[in-house]
Amino acid sequence: MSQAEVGDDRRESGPLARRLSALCDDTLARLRPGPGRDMVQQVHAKLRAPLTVTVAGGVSSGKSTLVNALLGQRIAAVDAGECTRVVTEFRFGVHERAEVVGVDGSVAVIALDRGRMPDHLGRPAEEVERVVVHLSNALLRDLAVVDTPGLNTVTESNEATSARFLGVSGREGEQTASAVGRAEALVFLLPVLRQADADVLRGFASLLGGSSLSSSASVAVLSKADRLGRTADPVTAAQPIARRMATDLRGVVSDVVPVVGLLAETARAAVFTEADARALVAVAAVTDPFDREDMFLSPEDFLRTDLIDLEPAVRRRLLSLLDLFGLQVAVKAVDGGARSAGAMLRAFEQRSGFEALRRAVIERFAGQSDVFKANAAVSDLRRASYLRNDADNATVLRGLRTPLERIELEGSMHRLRVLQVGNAVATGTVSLPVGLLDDVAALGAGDDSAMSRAAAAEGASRWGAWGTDPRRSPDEARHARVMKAAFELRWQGASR
Ligand SMILES: Nc1nc2c(ncn2[C@@H]2O[C@H](COP(=O)(O)OP(=O)(O)OP(=O)(O)O)[C@@H](O)[C@H]2O)c(=O)[nH]1
Ligand SMILES: [Mg+2]
Repeated sequence: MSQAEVGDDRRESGPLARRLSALCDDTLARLRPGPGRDMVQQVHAKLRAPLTVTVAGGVSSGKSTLVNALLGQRIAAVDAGECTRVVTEFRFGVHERAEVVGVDGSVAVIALDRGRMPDHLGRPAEEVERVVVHLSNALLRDLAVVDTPGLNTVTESNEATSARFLGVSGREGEQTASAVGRAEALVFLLPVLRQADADVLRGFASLLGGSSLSSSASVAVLSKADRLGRTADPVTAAQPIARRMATDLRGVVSDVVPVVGLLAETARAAVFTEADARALVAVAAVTDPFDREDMFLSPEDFLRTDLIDLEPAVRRRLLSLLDLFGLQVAVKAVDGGARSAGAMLRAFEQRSGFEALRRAVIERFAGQSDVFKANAAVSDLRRASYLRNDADNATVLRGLRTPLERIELEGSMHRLRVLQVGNAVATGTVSLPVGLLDDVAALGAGDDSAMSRAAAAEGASRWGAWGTDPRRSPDEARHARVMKAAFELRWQGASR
């Protein structure tokens, strides 16, 4: 496995990942060189690397801006440039650099330009498979973050067969779909105004099709919440929409979080200066409410108004850092006594909704890293066990199936199997009634330690009844047995 795929960081793995690592070690000792060996080696390396969180969504939905906010560093390329058209992985590395991995397998190392992505990759985007950026960034010790090219939200050429949302056609779409296939956790950006209709669900199903992701490892973000309309607190105003979408997307994502990504990026990425703060104090000197309303009517109005005495370049910079909503947050902060950059940044972070995103992505994903990693490894190893193009290793690879089954049956591993039920639901392979969807979400999230004995018993009988109904398919019955067993384990835990 090449350096580009692993990163330089080696960390202590959790108990489930260690168990699967041992299975990999054991298998590798018996495998001859070949595609099967490469696959198992890749699984082995992935188990020891930090959890990979992939950020995906429509074109220009704010993915790169959100990646920068998460990293607390303006590194991912925003807007134009060939970097927005390739998959970019951010991994921990003391020696900061970008590795351009070609579709031909070659790796070219390029230096970062003062901590920023270079504008050019040294070759056309079509020839680049992905870029791996190594940064000495604390977050990356726990999570690797992957930025992807935007998916076409509507494929116009296909109007006859109804517009397709989250289209994964075209080169960029395929690259994103394959990055999602490799993901161990997913952050998906959705436009704030769209209701999660059948098209969105179908789009998710096709995107998640090749992955082992379950809803527990997926979060939807309503990005650009400030575009919702003129409201003083768009993140709060978007909460009812987020809740409605969370209901529509039950079984597909574990949470729907509204954020103003741009404001979160500016709050966290060390780009905002004291000079910017002084300029905003000058903007806030316009105190008449009607004047303020005129000034913030549109970006053009802010650029043109003679109510303030600021250079056009300064106004453009403020707009690019904050947009109209952020400008208004700043002005209110100044009204409330803020003068320094630090005081304004606190207001930006608070209004951006970043805290909820931090909890949903950084805290929860990092906390569940072991089980998500183990889940991805089990599914990759199972795929390896069915590999057809490696005759030399066929017997050893097939021999993975029994230990994998045994591992999944162990009590400590049962959450893996619940996650697989979650994957079947997320990819649309199985559809469940609402009450049962809630069970999959609750057990998959692992936040059920307080479950009472009675609740566990009810859960087990709910799934028992559903699973033994003669209308169930063999697959449905199998998922039901997994869920019933999971509740029975809870019951035993609670009675002890
Ligand atoms: N008003 C507002 N603008 C935003 C927000 N987030 C991003 N933008 C702007 O939207 C534009 C696109 O943002 P990107 O982060 O490049 O979006 P992307 O999804 O990475 O785009 P592609 O990679 O090209 O598909 C940029 O001009 C951002 O400044 C937001 O929360 N509010
Ligand atoms: Mg981008």
